[in-house]
Amino acid sequence: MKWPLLILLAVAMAGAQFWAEGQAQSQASAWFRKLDRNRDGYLQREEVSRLRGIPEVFDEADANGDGKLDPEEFVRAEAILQKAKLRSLPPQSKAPPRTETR
Ligand SMILES: [Ca+2]
Ligand SMILES: [Ca+2]
Repeated sequence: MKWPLLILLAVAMAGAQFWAEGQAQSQASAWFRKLDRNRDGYLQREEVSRLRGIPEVFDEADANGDGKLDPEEFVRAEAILQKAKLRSLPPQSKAPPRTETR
């Protein structure tokens, strides 16, 4: 039987959020190092320019306003993005209506 895509998506998102709580730090830092091309320990705007969504939240995530993201700010950017994604999803419908006919 096929699960409605929306339910799968919702479950995946909920799971991802729990998972992200614990994993965000280590995963983000690995990604961070990869993105930090000049290895100065910060992500400049150019270094994230190819990432979808990050440039849009760059200023919001740049808490100290120095024009670059440190690892903590990068995690913040991810979180902002995640929230934006969740918000852009259509509101979750409750249990699917039972339309089975017997
Ligand atoms: Ca850098
Ligand atoms: Ca900063």
